Amino acid sequence: MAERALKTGRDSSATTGPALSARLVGGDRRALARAITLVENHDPAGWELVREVYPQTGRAAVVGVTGPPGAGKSTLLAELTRLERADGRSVAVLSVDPSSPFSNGALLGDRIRLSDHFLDPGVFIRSMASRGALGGLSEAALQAVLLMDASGRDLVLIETVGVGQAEVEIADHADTVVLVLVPGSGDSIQALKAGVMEIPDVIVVNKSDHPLADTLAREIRGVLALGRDRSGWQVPVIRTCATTGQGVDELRAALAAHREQAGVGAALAQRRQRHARSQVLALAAQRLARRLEESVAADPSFASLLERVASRELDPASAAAILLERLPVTPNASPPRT
Ligand SMILES: Nc1nc2c(ncn2[C@@H]2O[C@H](COP(=O)(O)OP(=O)(O)O)[C@@H](O)[C@H]2O)c(=O)[nH]1
Ligand SMILES: [Mg+2]
Repeated sequence: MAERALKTGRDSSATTGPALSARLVGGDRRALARAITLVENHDPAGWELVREVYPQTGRAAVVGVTGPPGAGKSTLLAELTRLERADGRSVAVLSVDPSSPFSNGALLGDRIRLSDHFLDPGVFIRSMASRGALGGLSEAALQAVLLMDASGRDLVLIETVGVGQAEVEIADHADTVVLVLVPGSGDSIQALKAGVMEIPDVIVVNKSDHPLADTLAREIRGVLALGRDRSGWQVPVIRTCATTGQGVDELRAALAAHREQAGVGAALAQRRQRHARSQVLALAAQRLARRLEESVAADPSFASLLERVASRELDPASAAAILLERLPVTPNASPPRT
């Protein structure tokens, strides 16, 4: 109901505008849910809202958790959330699952496991499909994290699936990046070794009840030993058993230690610069791509351009150059004014 009202009455101040942003910043969970729906729908009101609350962001500890499907990320997050709540800290969890763009089937699984926390007002849980965005972290997810931060959550946990490109993307946005591996996740080790993915800040060997957990931990340490120095931060390899909660305290301590280390002086300034750069560039690139697609869809001559390429009259690069020349400089779908 409320979500419907949003779409139809986007100008009413009850659902958007100052009223919504005030409630959001005040920590109202429903306001946060609405706000995320706005950015998810690419509603200009969502951009407006992010613009308004942006000065209130930067306070939450943002932790990105990634790893292959089934590694136990959600289970780990549920346990982490439980411990944080026991300490009176508020938590938001954003689960980004690129594998279920339409049905949200995988989302249900996460919800079941995180369901213990559903009635707790100190916990906000949201799943989001990445909807074909470049990499694992969509534009909407990026905005959702900002909204969660603005709503006063102490800790924002982002779960993404996969190993490779997606990691690089959360690494660009989280303060601390955790890679969760399990015995048998050979591809992930390969990705680390090959430098396909950046070395995360913390590595977890989950399902450490598995007989091969030791071997995996050793292998990881081997890869880390080859890596370059990360401004004095020693990447910890933590063994956990998410289902029993074993080792999760240690993970928490590692997150706190990393935050302390990364949160001071030049390291922090550098990280923020890097985040700003990658976020602005990613948003600009995504908007350009969208604008290009829109202009192509509205342009009947695009088909004839393609025909010329297909018939070998024009090469693809020249066709692309022609397309870009035609691209309107001012976007028709207006993102926030600045
Ligand atoms: N034996 C064992 N099973 C685990 C552990 N952690 C998670 N699991 C199970 O592994 C499955 C996948 O967990 P889930 O948290 O959904 O993984 P995700 O896909 O990474 O989010 C579930 O059945 C969990 O109960 C663990 O430490 N040991
Ligand atoms: Mg999960």
